[in-house]
Amino acid sequence: MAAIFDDAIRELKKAGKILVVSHVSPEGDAVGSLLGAALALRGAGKDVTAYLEDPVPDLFLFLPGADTVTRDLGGKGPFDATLAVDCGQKERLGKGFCALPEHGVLINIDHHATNDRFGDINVIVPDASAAGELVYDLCVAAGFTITRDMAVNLYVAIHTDTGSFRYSSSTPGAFEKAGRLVALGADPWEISRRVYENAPARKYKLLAMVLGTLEVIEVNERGAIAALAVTLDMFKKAGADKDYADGFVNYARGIEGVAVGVLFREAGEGLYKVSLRAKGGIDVSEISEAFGGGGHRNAAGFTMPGAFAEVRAKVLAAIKEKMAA
Ligand SMILES: [Mn+2]
Repeated sequence: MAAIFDDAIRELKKAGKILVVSHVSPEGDAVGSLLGAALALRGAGKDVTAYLEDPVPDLFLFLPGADTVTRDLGGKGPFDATLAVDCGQKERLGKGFCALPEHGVLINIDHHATNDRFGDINVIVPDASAAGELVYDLCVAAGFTITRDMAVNLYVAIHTDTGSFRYSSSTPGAFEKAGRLVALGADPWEISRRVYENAPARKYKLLAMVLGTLEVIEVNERGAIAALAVTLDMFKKAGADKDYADGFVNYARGIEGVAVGVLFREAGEGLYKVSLRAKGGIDVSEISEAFGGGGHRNAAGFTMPGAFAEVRAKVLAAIKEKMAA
């Protein structure tokens, strides 16, 4: 196991100034693996900048080190090395990063099977439940001390990306590492309370509106498609931030007999973010890739321009085609 990180570790140890980055619209794995890696490298005496294009969602502001994340790279470089975690495509690291002239050796550590190997060094392990698992492995291989603060971040990364250890990605390795992170000080109930028992009422107001859009479309013997939609107007009416709809697509998938759940989120004038969720029968990452996105077998997403009716028709047709195959 350790050998796959050899090149990455050699470059990180050699580097003085390191940039750690993850994807736009960050979720638990992006933030947790970013901060876990940043804290590890700071602990190893490196000058570390942790960067995200988009803000850390409120839900994850309690993570140790979240207050050190910057959204502005102006004047921060040049860097000797950049470590990208949980990101399948370079563009998903954001415009700010892509405009950076000197990011140094680009190290790409990820678990998306759709990763296009954009780094100078690529460690892509699709079997890993979360990028946080890989950051853990890297820290062990490099001999970095895993502090309680790092353990909290990496536990959150694994916990959220496995759907609280419900998804098929909940491998023995994921449980083992989570167990070791708990032994290192990550407190499961404290973390669950902050992540899952702490929702603003506005989120439920938004959810009520979104559930009102539910459509269940019977396709064939493989099951049905359940579709939900959230508009900018709904966000406004609920007074909700755009990340409040994260996870709503799971309500669509959670319905009996549904093979694919889909959420259309209006992201701007004539622009939709489409999230797909499956139960194992249909590989939604293939649908997502065909539309220029990425993801995993059971969870994928992409952005599509167009009017709602047009976007909806195209996406439903693609899902039906995949279900007919
Ligand atoms: Mn991930």
